[in-house]
Amino acid sequence: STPTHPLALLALDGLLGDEEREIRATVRAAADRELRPHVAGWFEKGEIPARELARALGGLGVLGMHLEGYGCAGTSAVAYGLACMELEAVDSGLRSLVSVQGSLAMYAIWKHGSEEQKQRWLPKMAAGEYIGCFGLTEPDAGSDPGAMRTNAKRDGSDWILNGTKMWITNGSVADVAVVWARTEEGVRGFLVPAGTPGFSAPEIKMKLSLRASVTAELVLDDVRLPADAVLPGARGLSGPLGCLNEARFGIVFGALGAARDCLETAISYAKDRTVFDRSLASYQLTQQKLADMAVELGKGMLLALHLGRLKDAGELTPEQISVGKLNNVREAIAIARECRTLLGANGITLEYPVLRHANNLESVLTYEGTSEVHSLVIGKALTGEQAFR
Ligand code: TGC
Ligand code: FAD
Repeated sequence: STPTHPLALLALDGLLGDEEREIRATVRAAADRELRPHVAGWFEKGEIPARELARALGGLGVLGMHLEGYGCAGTSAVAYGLACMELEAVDSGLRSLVSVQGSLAMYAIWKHGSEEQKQRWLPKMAAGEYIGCFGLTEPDAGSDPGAMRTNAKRDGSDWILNGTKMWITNGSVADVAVVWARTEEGVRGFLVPAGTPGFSAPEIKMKLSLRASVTAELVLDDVRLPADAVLPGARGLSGPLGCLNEARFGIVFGALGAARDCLETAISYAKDRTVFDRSLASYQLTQQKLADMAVELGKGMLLALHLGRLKDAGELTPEQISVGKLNNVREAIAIARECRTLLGANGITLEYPVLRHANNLESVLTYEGTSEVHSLVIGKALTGEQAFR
């Protein structure tokens, strides 16, 4: 009989609106045409043409697409999630570029910036002419950003920033860095343009994961900024943590894109591959693996869509996002690894996407809150007791 696509098993497309389906189809077609043919090469080299990519993604309309105004499309959260899914079906690194640009750097300015800051940065960031990054993590403060050492002190009306940020996506290619720093008034966000004296962003090399993504350190050595470099609307850790909600939401959908790509590859491989005189797909052990993965993919998709509808209704809570990020990344990495087994030795090469996705998902499991952090957020919601410290 005719095979059913894993995501068609539950007929979930019926839960999408026409515009959401159209946006998904547009992003999928562009990603398959312009990104997929190159991505294994970028991953192998550990280099991406970041500027060209940002312009292409800006042209596609996905940078800050769920924001209103300033050249942004103002789509539904679900449409944004579906775009993340299509991009991550190609590579988590490409979705990362879009997450960091739209949901972290642009969102921080959109939510907390002055009108002048928004006018100066957002339209060009939406178009992909300017690239942004978001510096929260430090060498000694990752899961616990409240332990950050980067500080900003007033000098007359200016600010002087000192410190180091670590693992910053888009860092060395960014035109503007959103840098979070400790001040006498609590944690505040600063817009640091590239080229500011005392500011440098050396790239981090030798990564085994997210190789099709730029990751950098941000070094701030007596960086002098004018008074209007501070984001006026954010005070305290809730400023940066609120931005993380946006990017985490995109990952809830995005991770399923990587899983879907692995499962499609594994099904097609299993049907073509002959072992012991029969197709690999015809064995019960194989079908058990495929069925379990399709069930998890479908459940993850239902969860993502439910959270997306809550977000569009303005009702989504951080705890709910933690449920989605924890489950969907955990299942995506399990699917990627299981698909790798079905491909045998071929599964370890860049000829197929499965180990590339599995390796990328190691980063996705860690960034935007590790799986342990999200378990603790859920544990706190369930018990009323925080177990972080
Ligand atoms: P805690 O005392 O709980 O909270 C401090 C203040 O923040 C508020 N808050 C939130 N606000 C909005 N959204 C959230 N999700 C929030 N979580 C907490 C909270 O209400 C409080 O506000 P106020 O007004 O009372 O001061 O903070 P804590 O220090 O105990 O830490 C809690 C914890 C561990 C959950 C948090 O720090 C955390 O999420 N840690 C993980 C850090 C993280 O995810 N870093 C990601 C860096 S960016 C990145 O990885 C980009 S990857 C690239 C890509 O996306 O592709
Ligand atoms: P740690 O916080 O040191 O954690 C180490 C281990 O301890 C983890 O398993 C963790 O879950 C566990 N742990 C921590 N606290 C507890 C606890 N209370 N109880 C039990 N276990 C605990 N950051 C940015 O700011 N901007 C970016 O653009 C960005 N991009 C990234 C890109 C990549 C490729 C990667 C890998 C990371 C990126 N990050 C970025 C950093 C990322 O957010 C951090 O790596 C993450 O928050 C975890 O911090 P850490 O690596 O310092 O690990």
